[in-house]
Amino acid sequence: MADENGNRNDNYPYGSPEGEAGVQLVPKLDTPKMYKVILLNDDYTPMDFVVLVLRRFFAKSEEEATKIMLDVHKKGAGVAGVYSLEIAEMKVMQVNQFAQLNQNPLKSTLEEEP
Ligand code: TYC
Repeated sequence: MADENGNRNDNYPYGSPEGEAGVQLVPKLDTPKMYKVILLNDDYTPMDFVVLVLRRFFAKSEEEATKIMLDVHKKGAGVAGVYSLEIAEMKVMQVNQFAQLNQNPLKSTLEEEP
């Protein structure tokens, strides 16, 4: 059995979630929400700097980082990575702070995954 999040709801491998008196023995766990870190295009941040950011903070290869950067450059925005909320928030802060420190207008933001 699976619920709308794709989780089993039969408490596998614990058997029935109902105890003798109808008490739930093992709590059901929802899959944590995931968040996209979105990179936004601007006219001034050098392409090399964006590639460096993707390599440094999102562990992308040179090739993958270049692909994402060009995608953002052409479309206006693009996904740098998908993480749990706390990690995604940390990445956004790191990127925005690193850009500001280097006097680039590059910005990133969060978007909840569907
Ligand atoms: N548009 C920038 C340029 O032409 C490059 C760029 C790409 C900037 C991606 C930001 O998120 C960005 N130099």
